[in-house]
Amino acid sequence: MEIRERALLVGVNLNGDDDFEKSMDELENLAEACGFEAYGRIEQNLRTINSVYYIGTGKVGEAASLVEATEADVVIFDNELTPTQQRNLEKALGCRVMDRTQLILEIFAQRARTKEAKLQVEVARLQYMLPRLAGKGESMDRQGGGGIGTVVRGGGEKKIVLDRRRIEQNIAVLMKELEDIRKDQQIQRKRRSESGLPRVALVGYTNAGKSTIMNAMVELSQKPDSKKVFEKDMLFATLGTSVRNIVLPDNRSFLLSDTVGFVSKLPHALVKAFRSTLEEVKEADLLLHVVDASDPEAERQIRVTEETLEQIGAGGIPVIYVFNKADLTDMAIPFVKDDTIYISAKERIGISELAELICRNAFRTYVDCRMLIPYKYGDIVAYFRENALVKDIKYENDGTCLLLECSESDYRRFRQFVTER
Ligand SMILES: Nc1nc2c(ncn2[C@@H]2O[C@H](COP(=O)(O)OP(=O)(O)OP(=O)(O)O)[C@@H](O)[C@H]2O)c(=O)[nH]1
Ligand SMILES: [Mg+2]
Repeated sequence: MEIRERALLVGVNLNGDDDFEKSMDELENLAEACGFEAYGRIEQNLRTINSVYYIGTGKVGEAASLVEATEADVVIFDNELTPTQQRNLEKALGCRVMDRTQLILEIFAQRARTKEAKLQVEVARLQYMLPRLAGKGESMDRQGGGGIGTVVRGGGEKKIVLDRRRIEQNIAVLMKELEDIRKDQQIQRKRRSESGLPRVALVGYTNAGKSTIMNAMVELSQKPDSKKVFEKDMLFATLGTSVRNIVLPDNRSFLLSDTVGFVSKLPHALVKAFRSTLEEVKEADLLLHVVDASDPEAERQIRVTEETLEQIGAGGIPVIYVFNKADLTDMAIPFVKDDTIYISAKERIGISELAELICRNAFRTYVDCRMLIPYKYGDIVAYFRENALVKDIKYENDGTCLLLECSESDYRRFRQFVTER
């Protein structure tokens, strides 16, 4: 049997925050996702935090006895700790102490598979460390009792400057590597945008079912070579971006991308480091905001996702709300109303309805027209059969007459053949 490290969770409820318990539940999920066994919690209501230990001194004593009695390996705080607090706590509790940000960084580090994801996580970790390095130095000096202006402090500072320079150099090297990977991706993205196909991106809270929807769409697609993506019941199963060309039975097609999920209090350094992964989202014509309809926290998760979308500059893109996992609710599915749909990706219920809704929203720039294509351009007719919705086809004296719905760009490209719009 696998032996997991045991984690005690600590949370401080500042000023009676309504979301406090939920945040603690989520911390537990994150701890489990990181491989810890979360077996207990300590909570405290406070008006102001204790600058030395974050929690009150009495609570520190309580936590220390609990750590000892239960043999905890690590204590995880829901709130962000300063380096000083973290170190003071480690001393007082006699075990490793981490905060929510470090926990999320750790999960990302464990999950990163591709070169890009690994580089991004490493950059995020280093960037997270940088400002904390200075804090560490300061507090160490204070703890050492050296006082301002002593030789000890001078020596400490020199070391910090060196450490800091080394980390900055490291970041620069990693960024350069990332830059090269990104250049390739930019070329791919440019090619995709030139394809003129609508670009649709799956976004949403982690574990909402984005990858499962992607796979259901791939199944529906007429492109047999499309590979499936990884889906699993764990937080942050997806860390990179995958794009698939989905071709619907009526030949209309769009590009669908699956990407990393969001979580509340997603560390800023991570959002920054994953910016290029999220580029695909920023450039989308339409977002599918996937929500776990069975989660009592759905509303809060929607809020967090919307805030994160704002943060990455994807706030203005049209959205379809996809309430997934509706099989776990008592909703009759599929259910569609305006730009909202209830489905079950796992049970494959509502997938074609979702595709229909996507078409209605993503193909707004599509043009209904009639074209007369001379027989010598048979390849253009073949092209439209593949790449447009051909509603009617007649063979007349001077060519093939097509009644079709095609993309704006194809419309312009073949404008010379248009007889009616
Ligand atoms: N009951 C039920 N479970 C679902 C449904 N859709 C997905 N799941 C399950 O939810 C879990 C997470 O699914 P994923 O598709 O990996 O979720 P995701 O949004 O891609 O998650 P991240 O990549 O971690 O952000 C898996 O165990 C799925 O089988 C659904 O419609 N109903
Ligand atoms: Mg996923």
